Amino acid sequence: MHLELRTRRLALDQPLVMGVLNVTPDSFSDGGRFAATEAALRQARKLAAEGAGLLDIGGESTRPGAAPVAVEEELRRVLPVIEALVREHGPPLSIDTAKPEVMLAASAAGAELINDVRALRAPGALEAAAASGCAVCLMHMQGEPRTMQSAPAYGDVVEEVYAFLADRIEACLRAGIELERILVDPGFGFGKTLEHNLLLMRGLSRFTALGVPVLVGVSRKSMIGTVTGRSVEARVAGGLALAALAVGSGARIIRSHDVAETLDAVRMAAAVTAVGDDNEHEGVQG
Ligand code: HH2
Repeated sequence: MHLELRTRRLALDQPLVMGVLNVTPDSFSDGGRFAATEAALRQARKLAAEGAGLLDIGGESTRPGAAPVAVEEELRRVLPVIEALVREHGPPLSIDTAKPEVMLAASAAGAELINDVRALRAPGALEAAAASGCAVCLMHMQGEPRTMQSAPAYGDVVEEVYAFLADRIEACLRAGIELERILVDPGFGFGKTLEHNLLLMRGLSRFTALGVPVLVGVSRKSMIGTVTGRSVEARVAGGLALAALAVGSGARIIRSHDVAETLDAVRMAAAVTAVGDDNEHEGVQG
């Protein structure tokens, strides 16, 4: 299994960890911005050294209740980081955005993948993604970040998310984005209660029937906090358990803030998943 990025092919025979790089500076002064860019670059180098197979760069928080960011501001945050990282020839870069202008500018600067929590539903987003030549990650979200956690409701959460992702894959194909460039993500925590998130994890293998690689982002999320009672900084172990379960259910990319630890969990889960296949293969060969 593989994914066609903008300029290269990403092998997914072994599951990968996508490192999270948030560039959301608090200070709007030049000094603050320079510091934010430098801090993001330091973090990117750390995640790359830990073994990240992709780096996901985001200039707008999607947390519940987060304030929207203007196009110009988002570009000012992410472009210097993308430009600097492209020069360093590290892991392929993903741009976490829902805005067509940011998709186009980021891919022109060197991003290889567009990660959109709105699954290219903003006006012009499908066209921008197709024109960029990037791979795309289509994520499910019920509602809008500002209000999505107020009263999420589903009949059958797995089937509804599945139908949404199937529909968005169709929309991409119609827009000229090839199947080999598409990833899907059920969107843990995006318009979902704890029970919805747990049901999605339990039913995750269903999404492999969509015929494209599955990405999962659970790192440090509130579902871990609710079950374990841990604060955001103390949710790594809970996230590793979910990462291992996700890989066991067929996920090929795990989006995480804690790359070194997650890579170990992913590798162990992948080794367990693969051993049966190897035995069968050896058995056939005698
Ligand atoms: N989660 C977040 C952001 N982007 N993209 C995908 N494909 N899947 C996810 O689960 C996902 C995502 C939220 O996490 P984080 O980046 O830590 O927070 P914020 O958006 O506030 O920066």
